[in-house]
Amino acid sequence: MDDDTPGERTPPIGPRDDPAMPRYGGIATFALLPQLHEVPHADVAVLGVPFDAGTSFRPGARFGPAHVREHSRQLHPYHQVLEVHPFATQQVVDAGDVAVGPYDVAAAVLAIEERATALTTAGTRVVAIGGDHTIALPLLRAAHAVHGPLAVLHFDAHLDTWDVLHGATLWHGSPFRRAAEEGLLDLAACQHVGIRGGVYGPAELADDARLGFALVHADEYQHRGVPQIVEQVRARLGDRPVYVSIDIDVLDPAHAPGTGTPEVAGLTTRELVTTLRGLRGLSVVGADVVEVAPAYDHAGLTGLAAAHVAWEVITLMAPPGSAGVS
Ligand SMILES: [Mn+2]
Repeated sequence: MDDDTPGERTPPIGPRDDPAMPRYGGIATFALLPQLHEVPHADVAVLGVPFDAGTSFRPGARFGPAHVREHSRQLHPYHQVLEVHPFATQQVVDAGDVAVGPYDVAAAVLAIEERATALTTAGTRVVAIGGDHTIALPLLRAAHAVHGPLAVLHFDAHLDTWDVLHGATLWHGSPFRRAAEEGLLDLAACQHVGIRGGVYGPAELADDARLGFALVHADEYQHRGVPQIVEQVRARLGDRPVYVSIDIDVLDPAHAPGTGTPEVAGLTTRELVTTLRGLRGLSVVGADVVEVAPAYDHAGLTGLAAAHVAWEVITLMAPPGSAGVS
């Protein structure tokens, strides 16, 4: 654990600030932030997880981290709606990628857990960039090791609480079932948002509810709207430690075509972003943005959306009272 008192901390090192180098030049760390080894302590680390061996349909999310970094070059240091400087009020870094191979899923899950746990136990919150949704399980283990049972806010077209597929228990449709079985989740406080696809029958929805998830269907954005959904989600999560898991397929394929299991009639990017902004003040202790598969992307739509929602989550992590810091 970090034992610096807040008053003794050096000011955070912000994004690259070279007046001679344009944003599109140079190496793309996330949001042009410093790397982990360049700072004495990181409050938040963006961690790439180039792994997609748990994918059930279109592969390619292993290339997600590099794609999201490349589309994060235009992220700026001030959030003008929440009035927060996310990179000045906490030390945010790019921690690079987990060294993870493509063949052995169990070994990969262990490698992700070990790398993420090294960060969380050092007092660093992880914002992971996937990779397919399998990676949420080891990331939840790493967050749970420090924070205890987690209220999971899960944005996705799909439930991801399924059991076995093709004989495998670890795949991108099962991370939240495994997490519930392991006691990582606060079963009174988990919430899906944006669900609409992939269900064979009502029994799957009943099974999902039994695991502890409340559910907002994507359709509810049409007739209820963002403010009412935000109110419901905030009431559900309360003041518990919140883990935000964002499968980019929660967005409509018009907004995020570059993903492995697209489903029509999803959220707009604006609906997702404004929902996230409504969560300011919650205790967000970890997050992932997953399922960006660049080969199916067009004009960087999916990469831009993923980079931006990661930035929104990092802004939610900024300490309270940080508005107005210059
Ligand atoms: Mn998913």
